[in-house]
Amino acid sequence: MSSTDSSTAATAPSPADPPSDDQQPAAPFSLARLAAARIAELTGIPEHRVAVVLGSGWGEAVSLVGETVSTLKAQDVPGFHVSGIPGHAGTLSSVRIAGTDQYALVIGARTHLYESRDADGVAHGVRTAAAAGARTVVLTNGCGGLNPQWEPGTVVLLSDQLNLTGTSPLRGPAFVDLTDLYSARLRALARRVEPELPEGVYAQFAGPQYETPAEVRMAGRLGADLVGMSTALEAIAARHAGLEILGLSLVTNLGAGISAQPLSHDEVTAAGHAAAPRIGALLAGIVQRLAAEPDQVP
Ligand code: 8IG
Repeated sequence: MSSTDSSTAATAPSPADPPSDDQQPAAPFSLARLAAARIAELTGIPEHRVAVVLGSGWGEAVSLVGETVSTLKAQDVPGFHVSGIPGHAGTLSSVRIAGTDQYALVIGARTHLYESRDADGVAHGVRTAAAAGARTVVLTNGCGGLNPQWEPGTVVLLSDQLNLTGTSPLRGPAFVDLTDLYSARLRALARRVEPELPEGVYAQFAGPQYETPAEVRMAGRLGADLVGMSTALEAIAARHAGLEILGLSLVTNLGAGISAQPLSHDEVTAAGHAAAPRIGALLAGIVQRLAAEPDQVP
């Protein structure tokens, strides 16, 4: 933390401010406030009430949510960068939610833990969303499934998670309760759009290598239904920042060793492409209902 960082800390409280009873360093939060201010300035939209973080396979799905009024390059917003991972846009977009006068912040510039092993970098997107006025975040991902009945293209609502990364975006005595990390209210709302959505427990591995078959079996014995490389750390940071969280996983492949097929990122992108119209309609339906209902801060 440099003196420059602490001198940029705004004095006004914002949703991204850590609770006053812990000792979170100010720097990650002031960077998030800076990013949110830049987003407001560049888009002309003072407040984004909903944020959507796009994972592998979800990029094409967002066009149905509403009209994109502004698209920013990641490198123009403090703390964001282009990852270069195929299928990740490297942009942040402001989308007017169809049928409402509200805006969604669509973050197509997710930072993964495997990029620099920096959990604050991973948390920056959701912290920025909170500072931009979001009350709700929809965390999406592409992942491996452990249930052989979940074919590639299946969407699963996250009910809980295992953080197997060995790290956390929080520091100091930030004893956040994660009992209901993924909101039951938002899962019910998603089921009003697609009643048959299954739910499952997501395990985040640090990556970037895919699991060995033994690691996939381990995750299953620990209670995981899905394995991936994102989401869990963001969910922790999002809850700490006061957001209500919906987690949506697109199963793009079976976990290593569950099918005879080797894993490939091309398979992931192809599954996302094939699923785009269906998951786009789902995402749009969810975000429109979110915008129509009163917020519920957890
Ligand atoms: I897409 O099988 C996608 N991301 N860890 N394992 C892990 N991450 C993934 C997988 C997978 N598929």
